[in-house]
Amino acid sequence: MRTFTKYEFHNLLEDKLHKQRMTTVNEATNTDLFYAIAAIINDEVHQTALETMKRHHQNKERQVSYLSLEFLIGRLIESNLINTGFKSVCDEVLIDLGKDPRHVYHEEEDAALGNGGLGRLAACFLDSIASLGLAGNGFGIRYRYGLFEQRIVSGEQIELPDNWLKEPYPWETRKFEETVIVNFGGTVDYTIDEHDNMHFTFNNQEKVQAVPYDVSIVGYHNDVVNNLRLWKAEAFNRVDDGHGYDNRLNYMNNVERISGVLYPDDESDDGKLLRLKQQYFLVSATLQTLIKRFKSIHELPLTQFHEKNVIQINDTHPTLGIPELMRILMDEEGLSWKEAWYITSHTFAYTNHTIMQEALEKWSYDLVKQLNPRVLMIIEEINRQFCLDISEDQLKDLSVIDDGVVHMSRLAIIGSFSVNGVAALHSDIIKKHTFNDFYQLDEEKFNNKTNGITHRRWLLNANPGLSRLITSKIGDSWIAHPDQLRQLLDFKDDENFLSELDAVKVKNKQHLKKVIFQKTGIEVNENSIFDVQIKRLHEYKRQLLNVFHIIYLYHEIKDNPTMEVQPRTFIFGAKAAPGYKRAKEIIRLIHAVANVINNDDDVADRIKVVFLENYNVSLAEDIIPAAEISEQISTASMEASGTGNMKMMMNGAVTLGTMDGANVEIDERVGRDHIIIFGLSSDKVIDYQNNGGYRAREVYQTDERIKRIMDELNDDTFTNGKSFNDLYYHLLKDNDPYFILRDFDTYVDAEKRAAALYNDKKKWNQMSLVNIAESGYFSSDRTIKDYNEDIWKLN
Ligand code: 26V
Repeated sequence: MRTFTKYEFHNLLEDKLHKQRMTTVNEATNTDLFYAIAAIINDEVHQTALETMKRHHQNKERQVSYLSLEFLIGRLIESNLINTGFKSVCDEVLIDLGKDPRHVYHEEEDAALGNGGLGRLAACFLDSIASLGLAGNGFGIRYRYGLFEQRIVSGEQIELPDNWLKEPYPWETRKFEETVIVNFGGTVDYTIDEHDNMHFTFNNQEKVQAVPYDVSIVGYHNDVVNNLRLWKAEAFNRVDDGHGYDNRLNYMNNVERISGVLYPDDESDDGKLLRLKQQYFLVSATLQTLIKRFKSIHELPLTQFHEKNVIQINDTHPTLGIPELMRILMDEEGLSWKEAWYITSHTFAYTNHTIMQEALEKWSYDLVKQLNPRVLMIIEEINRQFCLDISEDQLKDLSVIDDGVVHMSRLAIIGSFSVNGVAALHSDIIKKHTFNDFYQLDEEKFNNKTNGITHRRWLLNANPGLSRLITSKIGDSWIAHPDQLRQLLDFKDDENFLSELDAVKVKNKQHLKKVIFQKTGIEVNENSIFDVQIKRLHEYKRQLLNVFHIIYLYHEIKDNPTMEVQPRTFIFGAKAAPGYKRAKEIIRLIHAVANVINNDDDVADRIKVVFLENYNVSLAEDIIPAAEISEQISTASMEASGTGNMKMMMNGAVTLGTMDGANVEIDERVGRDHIIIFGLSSDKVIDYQNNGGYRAREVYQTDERIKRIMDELNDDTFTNGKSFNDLYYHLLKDNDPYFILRDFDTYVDAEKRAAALYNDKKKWNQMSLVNIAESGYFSSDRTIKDYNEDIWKLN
């Protein structure tokens, strides 16, 4: 990649503004500047992308393909500027033009092609794969509409379509000439020839064009550019399809809907043919492409496909890739079942991201048949052969097809050579409980890969103040080697450094205070603790427990209006899946409680409750650098890993959490003096679940704090008329399945400890420092190295 002086960059900008935006530097709007900068970046990046590809082809490199239904990319302009090395010169040129670079960069729409952790992880992984110089590419879907936009109207969530493509997306390149065809539905017949080979004929299949859109993924300062290929579904427009105009329009609509919208992670998948079609669309288009590429790059027989390719599937969503690769190898390439199975089961590796039963994908047999009858035949045969080797009484728990249901995780495990969880505890639970039967059949297959986040986006870019401070003390090699952040431990008793650290946090809080005011009109106290819970709204993540504590604090103040409390600002960001009623009730409750507390003069500015609407990657980049307490309070065993916990830790927040997911490993690294832990252990939770040992009603009756809070959900303390009695009855009747009442007491205690620690500023800053210093382990560079060493084995 070239480097530019200010003068050169300015000239380039001028040139792009003329030729591509028909404007001048003086008249350019922020939008014009954004597109012109993107064009400059693209000129460099596309050139490097070509060179990277050529190099990989010439070296006949083994490569990984990361298949995911979600890539939560956010804005790319800043990471592209950072990774190309153009960021500071670009900033300077914009400042000289009298522009605020942030405003220019914020012209870019977030690409929100994902729901939450799983999708953001995929995006962080691409950044690390490229930055480590590995040959790896992503494959996903170019949804016309990404994750819905959240608006709060009268304290309730309303969803709007996320129209992110209303203006051209500058980072994508349409590659129509690399279109492939995906076949859906229809019926299948076969004949058997004299050598006992089967030949298939298909009738009435729906043919769909998969058109690739390529997005370059830039490595950090290493002249490597990888690719994210996003598929768009397009209809054929032909006169020979035997249909009338209405039918043809109908077909076109149906086809384009396949890449129409990202599914929110709500209710069960039952009956959602379209979601299943998206999955098949992604894997079929991708595998056809990988086979074509293999043939054009290598002079090897297809029986060596798995030596040059590994496919990592992000949860079970791309599991149909397993039967689809079988289909291509047998039906189209003429390989035997045995050959095809060997290749397939040595190509796929599966990552599990949840043990929540309702999120483990199960599709009805009939639906899969409707999707593609040949694919179903292959699944049945995979299962038949697998079941030959297992005992009768294991069938119920191991059979891919059981009771008219296809279990995708079982298919994924059987068809993969590696199965991993995303944090140590999660991987243990998978082995011990969720997939124990499979673990016993093949222990070697199971492994752990603790998640990570790209420190380039979440520290270097999101928190320039902290990054500068770090570099001023330990030099900048932490950027390439984030584990070197541990050198900061030398400054643990350096009062100067601690106060500089504090000053950075204050500045970031002031920025967030402004953002909060602009978005909500709420004036927060910048000297209060910023206590943050930002993540999808799910019962198991227990935003409700957080609210219970806030109400409890409010009661304390109401009962003793003069009591001294450590001022607190509780900040929430959360989207609820549109069909998830109880999650939406919790959002309504947060607003109702905020409304009462924020407007009560007795409270003054001691506690404030803020809900920031439309939480997304860009908003996260404003909130995380200002966070002081990181709320990670899921019911133990239920959060596979969490990655927000890592992002906040890396920015100096102290985790207040349960021993769940990656919190366990954060605790292990920072030590108990630098984290605030509370609540049931995962073993205890699982034990309760298996033996029904806990009575929510008893806690309600014996703990007066809880009774008072609950009763107020049931009356009109927080709203006029529309109470929260659904939540009230749910907790009692369904026996509090997420152990909110059970963990309340230790949670209140943990919050008290946090406030006391914060009071001792020096101690708090030391805690903050230790968290930053120990966060290097949670860089996705480490995670990707682990994947590569144990699973991918690329050069
Ligand atoms: C399920 C469904 C089902 C219906 C349609 C759409 C959809 C989308 C996603 C899911 C499952 C999501 C599982 C998930 O997001 N797991 C999260 O993965 C993170 C990255 O590993 C991890 O940090 C979180 O703890 C885990 O909850």
